Amino acid sequence: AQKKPLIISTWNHGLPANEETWKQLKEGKPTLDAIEAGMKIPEADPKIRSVGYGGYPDREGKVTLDACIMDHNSDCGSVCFLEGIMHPISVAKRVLENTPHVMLSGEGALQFALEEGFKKENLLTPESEADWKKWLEESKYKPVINIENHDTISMLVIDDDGNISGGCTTSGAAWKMHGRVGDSPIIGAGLFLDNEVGGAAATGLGEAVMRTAGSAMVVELMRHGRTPFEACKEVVERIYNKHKNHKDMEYLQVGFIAVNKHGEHAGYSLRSGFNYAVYDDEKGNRMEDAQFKMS
Ligand code: SD4
Repeated sequence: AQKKPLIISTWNHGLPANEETWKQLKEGKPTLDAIEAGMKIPEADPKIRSVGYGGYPDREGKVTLDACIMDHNSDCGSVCFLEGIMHPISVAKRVLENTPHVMLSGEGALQFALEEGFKKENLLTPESEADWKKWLEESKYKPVINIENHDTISMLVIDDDGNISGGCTTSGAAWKMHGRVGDSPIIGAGLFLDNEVGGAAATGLGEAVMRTAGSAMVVELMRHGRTPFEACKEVVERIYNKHKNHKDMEYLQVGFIAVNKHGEHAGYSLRSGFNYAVYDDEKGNRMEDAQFKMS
């Protein structure tokens, strides 16, 4: 029998996020509220340099955030290139709930957030500012693989009703160009689900995930009978094949997590070092190492 609920989320910062989401699900909160609450934890943590407050800025010293959320009816909300708001996941959820649209960007997303009552804050911590100034000395853009074992947080949930939902939030690639948007807020790239099939989410170099419609592809492969593991692996193989002679290959890392309707889950990455947090009734909240193609 399927274990419900089930939560999986990327990297070590998935553990505290899972913890909160689990607690809220057990309290009977709506699934999207539970996802939002869980993802707000890494967003607010200044020690996590790849998400929300304390995230590394772009090359102009601006922290710009991407996030999205999606429910079992395929309703979704997303924000990208958002500045000055601590909880982009919450703004993404409001886009879903309170607008006729899926995605708001930049100034417009900020304006909407302020109208919704969110406060504008400085998200650049002294630590991130110092690192940025150090980066400026050489200004070499070369994303570091598996930054301190955390990157984007993506989460997929199967709730008590067996419905699948998910979310994703990130400050994106450190030292990106101003205005750069990654895969994370793009439905189909950083996150995708189809309640009849399953869900998938990505982490790593967003450009590679966007070039291949990564998460949508994982879900589509599961629709055609692949297990979550087979589907994640096949898309990572495809990304590898498309990038093996590409300028991005030197520092390319991508990873996917996936769940299917039966509650089977998996993670798979191009290079070693990717892990994800899993929470179910049977074994509690723990990290699992993803299998990978190369070291
Ligand atoms: C992105 N997947 O924006 C995200 C996270 C990241 O290097 O930092 N990638 O591409």
